[in-house]
Amino acid sequence: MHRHHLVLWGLLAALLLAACGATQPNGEAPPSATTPAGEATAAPTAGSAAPTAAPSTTVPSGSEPTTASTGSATIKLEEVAGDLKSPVFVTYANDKSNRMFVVEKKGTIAILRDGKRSPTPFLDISDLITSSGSEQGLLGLAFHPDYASNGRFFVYYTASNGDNTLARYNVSGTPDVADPASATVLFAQPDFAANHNGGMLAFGPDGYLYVGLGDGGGGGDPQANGQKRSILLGKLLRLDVSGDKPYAIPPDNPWPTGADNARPEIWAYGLRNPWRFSFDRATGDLYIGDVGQNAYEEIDFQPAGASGGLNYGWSVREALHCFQADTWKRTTWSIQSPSTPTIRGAQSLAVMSTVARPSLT
Ligand SMILES: [Ca+2]
Repeated sequence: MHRHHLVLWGLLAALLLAACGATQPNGEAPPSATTPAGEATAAPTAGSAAPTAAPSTTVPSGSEPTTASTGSATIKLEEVAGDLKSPVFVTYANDKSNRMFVVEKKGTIAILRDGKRSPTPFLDISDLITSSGSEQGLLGLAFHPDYASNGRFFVYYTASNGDNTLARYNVSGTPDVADPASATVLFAQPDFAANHNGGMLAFGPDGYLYVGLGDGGGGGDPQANGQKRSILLGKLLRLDVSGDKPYAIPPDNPWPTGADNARPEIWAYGLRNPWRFSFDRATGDLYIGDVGQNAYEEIDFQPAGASGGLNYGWSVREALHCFQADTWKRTTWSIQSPSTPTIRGAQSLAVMSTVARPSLT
Protein backbone atom coordinates (compact mmCIF):
# COMPACT_ATOMS: atom_id res chain seq x y z
CA MET A 1 0.00 0.00 0.00
CA HIS A 2 1.33 3.37 -0.87
CA ARG A 3 0.53 6.92 -0.19
CA HIS A 4 -0.17 8.83 -3.29
CA HIS A 5 -0.05 12.22 -4.77
CA LEU A 6 -3.34 12.89 -6.46
CA VAL A 7 -2.96 14.08 -9.98
CA LEU A 8 -5.77 15.46 -12.08
CA TRP A 9 -4.82 15.13 -15.68
CA GLY A 10 -4.84 18.12 -17.94
CA LEU A 11 -5.07 18.48 -21.64
CA LEU A 12 -1.34 18.76 -21.40
CA ALA A 13 -1.44 14.99 -21.40
CA ALA A 14 -1.60 14.80 -25.14
CA LEU A 15 1.72 16.61 -25.37
CA LEU A 16 3.46 14.71 -22.62
CA LEU A 17 2.44 11.34 -23.90
CA ALA A 18 4.69 11.58 -26.90
CA ALA A 19 7.79 10.79 -24.86
CA CYS A 20 8.64 7.80 -22.66
CA GLY A 21 9.15 5.08 -25.19
CA ALA A 22 6.40 5.85 -27.59
CA THR A 23 8.78 6.19 -30.48
CA GLN A 24 11.58 3.95 -29.34
CA PRO A 25 12.50 0.91 -31.40
CA ASN A 26 12.75 -2.55 -29.89
CA GLY A 27 10.47 -1.72 -27.06
CA GLU A 28 13.02 0.36 -25.23
CA ALA A 29 12.16 3.60 -23.61
CA PRO A 30 14.59 6.40 -22.87
CA PRO A 31 15.84 6.57 -19.31
CA SER A 32 13.67 8.54 -17.02
CA ALA A 33 15.25 11.79 -16.09
CA THR A 34 13.10 12.54 -13.13
CA THR A 35 11.53 9.39 -11.78
CA PRO A 36 13.80 6.59 -10.66
CA ALA A 37 11.98 3.32 -10.40
CA GLY A 38 10.41 2.72 -7.08
CA GLU A 39 10.86 6.23 -5.78
CA ALA A 40 8.32 8.90 -5.29
CA THR A 41 9.02 12.32 -6.70
CA ALA A 42 7.19 14.19 -4.02
CA ALA A 43 6.63 13.52 -0.40
CA PRO A 44 3.02 12.83 0.44
CA THR A 45 1.35 15.59 2.31
CA ALA A 46 -1.26 15.37 4.94
CA GLY A 47 -4.60 14.79 3.37
CA SER A 48 -3.18 13.69 0.04
CA ALA A 49 -3.16 10.01 0.78
CA ALA A 50 -5.96 8.25 -1.01
CA PRO A 51 -7.39 5.03 0.31
CA THR A 52 -6.62 2.15 -2.01
CA ALA A 53 -8.27 -0.66 -0.14
CA ALA A 54 -11.52 -1.43 1.46
CA PRO A 55 -12.29 -0.04 4.85
CA SER A 56 -11.79 -2.71 7.44
CA THR A 57 -13.95 -1.53 10.25
CA THR A 58 -17.63 -1.41 10.91
CA VAL A 59 -19.20 1.82 9.83
CA PRO A 60 -20.08 3.81 12.91
CA SER A 61 -23.63 4.86 13.34
CA GLY A 62 -25.10 7.92 14.82
CA SER A 63 -22.51 10.38 13.62
CA GLU A 64 -23.58 13.82 12.56
CA PRO A 65 -23.51 14.91 8.94
CA THR A 66 -20.29 16.66 8.03
CA THR A 67 -19.78 19.44 5.57
CA ALA A 68 -16.61 20.72 3.98
CA SER A 69 -15.90 23.32 1.36
CA THR A 70 -13.47 22.72 -1.47
CA GLY A 71 -13.24 25.78 -3.63
CA SER A 72 -16.65 26.46 -5.08
CA ALA A 73 -18.03 23.03 -4.27
CA THR A 74 -19.64 22.04 -1.03
CA ILE A 75 -19.58 18.44 0.01
CA LYS A 76 -21.95 17.14 2.60
CA LEU A 77 -21.58 13.77 4.25
CA GLU A 78 -24.64 12.17 5.73
CA GLU A 79 -24.90 8.70 7.15
CA VAL A 80 -27.22 6.44 5.19
CA ALA A 81 -26.81 3.21 7.12
CA GLY A 82 -24.72 1.57 9.80
CA ASP A 83 -24.29 -2.06 10.75
CA LEU A 84 -22.12 -2.82 7.75
CA LYS A 85 -18.81 -4.64 7.78
CA SER A 86 -16.11 -3.64 5.29
CA PRO A 87 -18.54 -2.26 2.70
CA VAL A 88 -16.79 -1.71 -0.63
CA PHE A 89 -19.59 -0.96 -3.08
CA VAL A 90 -23.21 0.12 -3.26
CA THR A 91 -25.52 -0.39 -6.20
CA TYR A 92 -29.11 -1.05 -7.08
CA ALA A 93 -31.04 -3.52 -9.21
CA ASN A 94 -32.90 -1.10 -11.49
CA ASP A 95 -36.07 -3.00 -10.71
CA LYS A 96 -38.01 -0.25 -8.94
CA SER A 97 -37.76 -2.16 -5.67
CA ASN A 98 -36.15 0.74 -3.80
CA ARG A 99 -33.43 -1.49 -2.39
CA MET A 100 -29.76 -0.71 -1.92
CA PHE A 101 -27.32 -3.59 -2.32
CA VAL A 102 -24.12 -3.26 -0.33
CA VAL A 103 -21.12 -5.46 -1.13
CA GLU A 104 -19.24 -6.51 1.96
CA LYS A 105 -15.67 -7.53 1.39
CA LYS A 106 -15.80 -10.77 3.35
CA GLY A 107 -18.34 -12.24 0.96
CA THR A 108 -21.84 -11.03 1.64
CA ILE A 109 -24.29 -8.73 -0.13
CA ALA A 110 -26.59 -6.86 2.21
CA ILE A 111 -29.94 -5.35 1.29
CA LEU A 112 -30.86 -2.00 2.75
CA ARG A 113 -34.32 -0.55 2.86
CA ASP A 114 -34.69 2.92 4.27
CA GLY A 115 -31.28 2.53 5.84
CA LYS A 116 -32.15 -0.71 7.57
CA ARG A 117 -30.40 -3.93 6.84
CA SER A 118 -32.39 -7.03 5.97
CA PRO A 119 -31.60 -9.81 8.46
CA THR A 120 -30.71 -12.29 5.72
CA PRO A 121 -28.02 -11.41 3.18
CA PHE A 122 -29.00 -11.36 -0.47
CA LEU A 123 -25.97 -13.58 -1.13
CA ASP A 124 -23.34 -15.14 1.11
CA ILE A 125 -20.36 -16.66 -0.70
CA SER A 126 -17.88 -16.17 2.10
CA ASP A 127 -17.00 -19.85 1.95
CA LEU A 128 -15.86 -19.48 -1.68
CA ILE A 129 -13.52 -16.56 -1.26
CA THR A 130 -10.50 -15.30 0.59
CA SER A 131 -10.48 -11.83 2.02
CA SER A 132 -7.33 -12.08 4.08
CA GLY A 133 -5.46 -9.56 1.94
CA SER A 134 -6.65 -5.98 2.21
CA GLU A 135 -7.48 -5.95 -1.50
CA GLN A 136 -9.00 -9.43 -1.61
CA GLY A 137 -12.57 -10.50 -1.13
CA LEU A 138 -15.94 -9.89 -2.72
CA LEU A 139 -15.17 -6.77 -4.70
CA GLY A 140 -17.78 -6.16 -7.40
CA LEU A 141 -21.47 -6.51 -8.20
CA ALA A 142 -23.50 -5.60 -11.27
CA PHE A 143 -27.12 -6.34 -11.99
CA HIS A 144 -28.05 -7.22 -15.54
CA PRO A 145 -29.87 -4.34 -17.27
CA ASP A 146 -32.83 -6.70 -17.62
CA TYR A 147 -32.59 -7.95 -14.05
CA ALA A 148 -36.26 -7.22 -13.43
CA SER A 149 -37.17 -9.87 -16.00
CA ASN A 150 -34.21 -12.29 -15.99
CA GLY A 151 -32.99 -12.13 -12.38
CA ARG A 152 -29.33 -12.23 -13.39
CA PHE A 153 -26.49 -10.55 -11.61
CA PHE A 154 -22.72 -10.79 -11.62
CA VAL A 155 -20.11 -10.76 -8.89
CA TYR A 156 -16.34 -10.49 -8.88
CA TYR A 157 -14.32 -12.00 -6.05
CA THR A 158 -11.00 -13.43 -4.98
CA ALA A 159 -11.51 -17.17 -4.88
CA SER A 160 -10.07 -19.18 -2.00
CA ASN A 161 -7.17 -20.18 -4.26
CA GLY A 162 -6.50 -16.54 -5.16
CA ASP A 163 -8.07 -16.57 -8.63
CA ASN A 164 -9.76 -13.37 -9.79
CA THR A 165 -13.21 -14.75 -10.46
CA LEU A 166 -16.24 -13.50 -12.36
CA ALA A 167 -19.46 -15.40 -11.66
CA ARG A 168 -23.11 -15.14 -12.57
CA TYR A 169 -26.00 -15.80 -10.22
CA ASN A 170 -29.77 -15.69 -10.35
CA VAL A 171 -32.24 -14.51 -7.80
CA SER A 172 -34.30 -17.24 -6.15
CA GLY A 173 -38.07 -17.33 -5.95
CA THR A 174 -37.74 -14.94 -3.03
CA PRO A 175 -36.82 -11.46 -4.24
CA ASP A 176 -34.51 -10.71 -1.31
CA VAL A 177 -32.50 -13.93 -1.62
CA ALA A 178 -30.24 -15.09 -4.42
CA ASP A 179 -29.94 -18.74 -5.41
CA PRO A 180 -26.43 -19.97 -4.54
CA ALA A 181 -26.96 -23.06 -6.67
CA SER A 182 -27.30 -20.87 -9.76
CA ALA A 183 -23.58 -19.98 -9.68
CA THR A 184 -21.81 -20.08 -13.03
CA VAL A 185 -18.16 -19.09 -13.13
CA LEU A 186 -17.45 -17.06 -16.26
CA PHE A 187 -13.71 -16.96 -15.76
CA ALA A 188 -11.13 -17.60 -13.04
CA GLN A 189 -7.93 -15.68 -13.75
CA PRO A 190 -4.95 -17.03 -11.79
CA ASP A 191 -3.06 -14.43 -9.82
CA PHE A 192 0.33 -14.34 -8.13
CA ALA A 193 -0.02 -11.76 -5.35
CA ALA A 194 -2.64 -10.68 -2.87
CA ASN A 195 -2.90 -7.13 -4.15
CA HIS A 196 -4.02 -5.49 -7.42
CA ASN A 197 -7.04 -7.65 -8.07
CA GLY A 198 -9.29 -5.20 -9.83
CA GLY A 199 -12.88 -6.01 -9.07
CA MET A 200 -15.16 -3.45 -10.67
CA LEU A 201 -18.13 -4.60 -12.72
CA ALA A 202 -20.48 -2.30 -14.63
CA PHE A 203 -22.70 -2.46 -17.64
CA GLY A 204 -21.94 0.18 -20.21
CA PRO A 205 -24.52 2.12 -22.18
CA ASP A 206 -23.90 -0.42 -24.94
CA GLY A 207 -25.29 -3.20 -22.76
CA TYR A 208 -21.96 -4.99 -22.41
CA LEU A 209 -20.39 -5.94 -19.10
CA TYR A 210 -17.11 -4.17 -18.34
CA VAL A 211 -14.70 -5.81 -15.91
CA GLY A 212 -11.55 -4.28 -14.38
CA LEU A 213 -8.55 -6.47 -13.55
CA GLY A 214 -5.36 -5.38 -11.84
CA ASP A 215 -1.85 -6.20 -13.02
CA GLY A 216 -1.60 -9.06 -10.54
CA GLY A 217 0.23 -7.20 -7.83
CA GLY A 218 3.50 -7.14 -6.04
CA GLY A 219 4.86 -3.74 -7.02
CA GLY A 220 6.05 -2.15 -10.22
CA ASP A 221 4.27 -4.67 -12.44
CA PRO A 222 6.91 -7.40 -12.07
CA GLN A 223 5.40 -9.52 -14.85
CA ALA A 224 4.84 -6.58 -17.19
CA ASN A 225 1.20 -7.56 -17.45
CA GLY A 226 -0.03 -4.02 -18.05
CA GLN A 227 1.31 -4.05 -21.58
CA LYS A 228 0.76 -7.73 -22.36
CA ARG A 229 -2.37 -8.15 -24.40
CA SER A 230 -2.06 -11.93 -24.08
CA ILE A 231 -3.23 -11.92 -20.47
CA LEU A 232 -6.30 -10.51 -18.74
CA LEU A 233 -4.37 -8.95 -15.85
CA GLY A 234 -4.03 -5.17 -16.01
CA LYS A 235 -6.96 -4.77 -18.39
CA LEU A 236 -10.48 -3.52 -18.80
CA LEU A 237 -12.60 -6.27 -20.34
CA ARG A 238 -15.83 -5.98 -22.33
CA LEU A 239 -18.10 -9.02 -22.43
CA ASP A 240 -21.44 -9.93 -23.96
CA VAL A 241 -23.34 -11.74 -21.22
CA SER A 242 -26.76 -11.61 -22.86
CA GLY A 243 -26.80 -15.23 -23.98
CA ASP A 244 -26.85 -18.58 -22.27
CA LYS A 245 -23.16 -19.37 -22.59
CA PRO A 246 -20.93 -17.78 -19.99
CA TYR A 247 -20.05 -14.91 -22.27
CA ALA A 248 -19.48 -13.97 -25.88
CA ILE A 249 -17.08 -11.48 -27.44
CA PRO A 250 -18.66 -8.29 -28.78
CA PRO A 251 -17.76 -8.14 -32.48
CA ASP A 252 -16.44 -4.60 -32.16
CA ASN A 253 -14.00 -5.40 -29.41
CA PRO A 254 -10.50 -4.37 -30.57
CA TRP A 255 -9.20 -7.92 -30.97
CA PRO A 256 -12.38 -9.99 -31.36
CA THR A 257 -10.63 -12.88 -33.08
CA GLY A 258 -7.56 -12.91 -30.88
CA ALA A 259 -5.30 -11.42 -33.54
CA ASP A 260 -1.77 -10.46 -32.48
CA ASN A 261 -2.02 -12.95 -29.63
CA ALA A 262 -4.38 -10.60 -27.83
CA ARG A 263 -7.18 -11.83 -25.63
CA PRO A 264 -10.48 -11.04 -27.35
CA GLU A 265 -12.06 -10.01 -24.04
CA ILE A 266 -9.81 -6.94 -23.77
CA TRP A 267 -11.29 -3.49 -24.25
CA ALA A 268 -8.44 -1.36 -22.86
CA TYR A 269 -5.00 -2.09 -21.43
CA GLY A 270 -2.03 -0.52 -19.69
CA LEU A 271 -3.86 -0.40 -16.35
CA ARG A 272 -2.43 -1.07 -12.89
CA ASN A 273 -5.43 -1.69 -10.66
CA PRO A 274 -8.68 -0.29 -12.08
CA TRP A 275 -10.71 -1.50 -9.16
CA ARG A 276 -13.34 1.18 -9.66
CA PHE A 277 -14.71 2.88 -12.78
CA SER A 278 -17.99 4.50 -13.70
CA PHE A 279 -20.06 5.39 -16.71
CA ASP A 280 -21.67 8.80 -16.73
CA ARG A 281 -25.37 8.02 -17.06
CA ALA A 282 -26.06 11.24 -18.91
CA THR A 283 -23.25 11.12 -21.46
CA GLY A 284 -21.98 7.54 -21.49
CA ASP A 285 -18.43 8.75 -20.85
CA LEU A 286 -16.22 6.38 -18.91
CA TYR A 287 -14.05 7.35 -15.95
CA ILE A 288 -11.47 4.85 -14.71
CA GLY A 289 -9.83 5.18 -11.32
CA ASP A 290 -6.44 3.50 -11.59
CA VAL A 291 -4.50 3.15 -8.36
CA GLY A 292 -0.99 4.57 -8.63
CA GLN A 293 2.32 3.03 -7.68
CA ASN A 294 4.44 5.55 -5.87
CA ALA A 295 3.63 9.13 -6.63
CA TYR A 296 0.51 9.53 -8.75
CA GLU A 297 -3.05 8.40 -8.73
CA GLU A 298 -4.61 8.18 -12.17
CA ILE A 299 -8.06 9.02 -13.43
CA ASP A 300 -8.58 8.03 -17.04
CA PHE A 301 -11.28 9.45 -19.24
CA GLN A 302 -12.73 7.64 -22.21
CA PRO A 303 -15.41 9.52 -24.09
CA ALA A 304 -18.61 7.77 -25.07
CA GLY A 305 -18.29 6.09 -28.42
CA ALA A 306 -14.52 5.73 -28.22
CA SER A 307 -13.09 2.74 -29.96
CA GLY A 308 -11.49 0.02 -27.91
CA GLY A 309 -7.85 -0.89 -27.69
CA LEU A 310 -6.74 2.19 -25.81
CA ASN A 311 -3.47 1.91 -23.89
CA TYR A 312 -3.32 3.81 -20.61
CA GLY A 313 0.39 3.36 -20.27
CA TRP A 314 1.15 1.26 -17.20
CA SER A 315 3.84 0.21 -16.51
CA VAL A 316 5.76 2.28 -18.99
CA ARG A 317 4.15 5.23 -17.31
CA GLU A 318 2.73 6.10 -13.95
CA ALA A 319 0.12 8.71 -14.80
CA LEU A 320 1.90 11.07 -17.21
CA HIS A 321 5.37 10.23 -16.00
CA CYS A 322 7.94 7.73 -17.15
CA PHE A 323 8.01 4.78 -14.80
CA GLN A 324 10.89 2.33 -14.63
CA ALA A 325 11.57 2.89 -18.27
CA ASP A 326 14.69 0.79 -17.92
CA THR A 327 12.58 -2.30 -17.50
CA TRP A 328 11.57 -2.04 -21.12
CA LYS A 329 15.03 -3.38 -21.79
CA ARG A 330 14.26 -6.67 -20.12
CA THR A 331 14.49 -9.35 -22.73
CA THR A 332 12.18 -11.67 -20.86
CA TRP A 333 9.17 -9.48 -21.33
CA SER A 334 6.72 -10.34 -24.05
CA ILE A 335 5.52 -7.03 -25.33
CA GLN A 336 3.06 -7.51 -28.14
CA SER A 337 3.89 -4.36 -30.03
CA PRO A 338 7.19 -3.16 -28.66
CA SER A 339 7.55 -0.31 -31.08
CA THR A 340 4.18 1.19 -30.35
CA PRO A 341 3.55 1.51 -26.64
CA THR A 342 1.71 4.67 -27.43
CA ILE A 343 -0.94 5.95 -25.13
CA ARG A 344 -4.08 6.71 -27.03
CA GLY A 345 -7.13 8.13 -25.42
CA ALA A 346 -5.56 8.70 -22.03
CA GLN A 347 -7.14 12.06 -21.81
CA SER A 348 -7.56 14.53 -19.11
CA LEU A 349 -9.89 15.16 -16.30
CA ALA A 350 -10.15 18.34 -14.34
CA VAL A 351 -13.09 17.68 -12.10
CA MET A 352 -15.11 14.69 -11.08
CA SER A 353 -18.36 16.56 -10.72
CA THR A 354 -19.93 14.96 -13.75
CA VAL A 355 -19.43 11.40 -12.57
CA ALA A 356 -22.78 9.74 -12.16
CA ARG A 357 -23.73 8.00 -8.99
CA PRO A 358 -26.32 5.31 -8.61
CA SER A 359 -29.79 6.27 -7.57
CA LEU A 360 -32.67 4.20 -6.48
CA THR A 361 -35.62 3.53 -8.70
CA1 LIG B 1 -3.31 -9.90 -7.27
